[in-house]
Amino acid sequence: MSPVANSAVRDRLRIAIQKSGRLSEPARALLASSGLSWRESRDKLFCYGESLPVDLLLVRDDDIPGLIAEGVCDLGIVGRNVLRELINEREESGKPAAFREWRALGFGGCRLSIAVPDAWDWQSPTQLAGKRIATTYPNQLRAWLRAQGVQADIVMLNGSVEIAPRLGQADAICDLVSSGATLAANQLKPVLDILQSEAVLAGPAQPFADARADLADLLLRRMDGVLRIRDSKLLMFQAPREAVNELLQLLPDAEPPTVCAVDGADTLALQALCHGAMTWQRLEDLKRAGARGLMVLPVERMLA
Ligand code: PRT
Ligand code: ZN
Repeated sequence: MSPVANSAVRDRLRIAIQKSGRLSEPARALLASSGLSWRESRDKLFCYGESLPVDLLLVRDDDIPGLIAEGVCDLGIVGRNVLRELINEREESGKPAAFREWRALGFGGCRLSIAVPDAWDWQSPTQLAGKRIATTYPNQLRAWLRAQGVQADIVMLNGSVEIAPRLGQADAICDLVSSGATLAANQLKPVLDILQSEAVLAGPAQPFADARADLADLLLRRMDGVLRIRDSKLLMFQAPREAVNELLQLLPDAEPPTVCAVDGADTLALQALCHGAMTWQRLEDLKRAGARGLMVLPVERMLA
């Protein structure tokens, strides 16, 4: 596709997501909950948007920031670890920022961590001086080492970073960690996190100047609604008026409740949107404090 075609005024929005991998299903689910639907194409690389003029491009996650920079797609869902790496790479080579993080999406959580062999007595980053550190994230590692004032050799690998110390290719590693099981299986331990990562919505550094601006706004508003209520529940109950203050203290994660009087004025009916997990334990605590007829309802949609 020529740059002219890409920079031409467009009235459809194109979102790139991972074709297959950890982020593909949750990314699709988030977009579908935001009201998007698509016609699947035969090559399964491009899905034409049906409910809104928003099309999907299915690609490798590492390609997403570059596709935004080239204008091939408008937005993308990608790990912050990937986006940061390419932002740092552009910074290092003096190129202007072409993309940025628009929203954190709350799934795909992991850390980019320094890990060292179990046998190391870890005290501080200065122990990395003169050591070889294997990673697929050289730009973030370089920036972090520089900020620490530590000089170390970066060994760039494209995969299987965790076995590098055992193979004698490196002394330590800098890699993604979620449960830590992979590190443990390779006799390594995480000692420092250099980035807290999760899936993010990435978009161009500059706002859109055509019909895509309204489409992107609409999508963001809907996504924000979905993200806000993801773990939220509507809690309904009745309680004697004198118990209400104590009950509300048990609900620090609740929005200000709607309250109305029943039974004259001695009993109140309350409903509140709660953002934390509504466990049995919490319901039992509320009941002990005077709540009756407790009901927890799922929240499907919300528009602020
Ligand atoms: O084919 P494509 O290039 O699109 O996919 P990919 O293989 O590069 O990516 P994929 O699907 O593995 O990961 C996509 C994104 O998921 C990453 O960029 C991160 O943002 C996020 N993510 C979340 C993770 C993990 N958790 C994770 N645990 N990415 C990788 N891992 C690795 C980790 O490094 C370890 O090797 O999974 C392994 C298991 O981790 P532990 O700590 O649970 O043992
Ligand atoms: Zn990848």
